Amino acid sequence: MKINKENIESVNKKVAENHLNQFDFLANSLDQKNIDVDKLVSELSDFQVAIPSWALGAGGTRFGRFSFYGEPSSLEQKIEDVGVIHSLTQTAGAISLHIPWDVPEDYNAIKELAAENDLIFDAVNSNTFQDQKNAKESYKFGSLSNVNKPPREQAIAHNIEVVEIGKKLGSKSLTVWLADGSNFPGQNNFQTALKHTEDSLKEIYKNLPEDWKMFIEYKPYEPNFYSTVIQDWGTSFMLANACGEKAYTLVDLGHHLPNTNIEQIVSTLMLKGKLGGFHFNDSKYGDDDSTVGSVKPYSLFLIFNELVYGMRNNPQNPYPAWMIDASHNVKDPLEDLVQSLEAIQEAYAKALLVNQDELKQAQLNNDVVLAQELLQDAYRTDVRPLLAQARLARGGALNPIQAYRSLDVRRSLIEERGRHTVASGL
Ligand SMILES: [Mn+2]
Repeated sequence: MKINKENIESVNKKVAENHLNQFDFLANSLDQKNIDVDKLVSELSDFQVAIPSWALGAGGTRFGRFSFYGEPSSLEQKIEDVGVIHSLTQTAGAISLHIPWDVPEDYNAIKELAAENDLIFDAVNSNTFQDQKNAKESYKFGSLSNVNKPPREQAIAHNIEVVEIGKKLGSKSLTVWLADGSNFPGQNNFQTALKHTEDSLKEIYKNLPEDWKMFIEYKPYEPNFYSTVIQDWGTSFMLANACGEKAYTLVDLGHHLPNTNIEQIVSTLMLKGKLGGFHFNDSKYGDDDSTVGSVKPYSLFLIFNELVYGMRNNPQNPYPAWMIDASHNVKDPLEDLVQSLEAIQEAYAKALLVNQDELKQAQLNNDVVLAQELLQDAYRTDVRPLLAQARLARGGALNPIQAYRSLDVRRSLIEERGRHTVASGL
């Protein structure tokens, strides 16, 4: 399944006039505020978000999983699915592989297929949260933090192997997320678990190529319900510092306790030059992995405001690696990802509209009201015509969901793959 330019152009024709009117109206009003609209559109066009290879099928919970028809059952099909999303949105120009679920058999063929779909390989993700077939050691009681050396060594070796696979694909970063922790008080010695984790991460770090980065993800709870070894940004930051300058913290929006001030975490990490990776999703209660921007869009905007500030003012922080990390339990995963990409771009565009100079002045004058007005004025602007214009400039769809539906993409995928396919790895 591949969407060509002609398909997209024919769908765009139907909404082109409406788009033009809306874009002209917005461009004029932004112009009056001395905002460079062309620059905004090109900044939006350049913003690319990776899609993880495990996001193309239906997700599930421990209570059950309801599969979606026409799911990809091979790495090739997953790449094609990301290609579909990218051709419509022009925002998803990268795929992030999960090892061992997506180990390529023919590296050259996979690289070629990705290039055909205009995709690059983003961070590679290791997996020590489940036991693999024929594995000698079990991770039931932890991987990098395990009290016993053999499972720790196996987990270290796995991460090094993931880097080797990534090297062959042109990836430049490794993401480590640990499920390690304990379910009951007394089960683990906190200090021993943390020490083992630090030593294991340092071993992996030693094997990281010169031009690579290591991202250390944190999460407060789940799958363990009493303690998690890398539970918060502070622990991740400490471990990244212990490893060295190529190690960074990765912020996943869903990996915080309710009401955590994530924008402040982002700001602190960027000031210290340690925000390496970023996973987008949204949640109501915990790590629900809902569509980005579906529950707390204003929080997302405030987070983006700090990201934009950091990207402009913190040269010590590298350009972050963006990825969507959500679970699509009841929606068509491709439509859900398109909605997430739209929400990300929307929050980014609104953050770009914030007049940072005026905000700084308001802060210097302790003008709290004006500071809030400046943020909310940007947030209340309907930026969707800017997003559509950015997509159009790169040959994407003016309205990606509408295009996906009128091109009957899911039906084609079902015809091609059959109804009862299951995405590998899930
Ligand atoms: Mn994540």
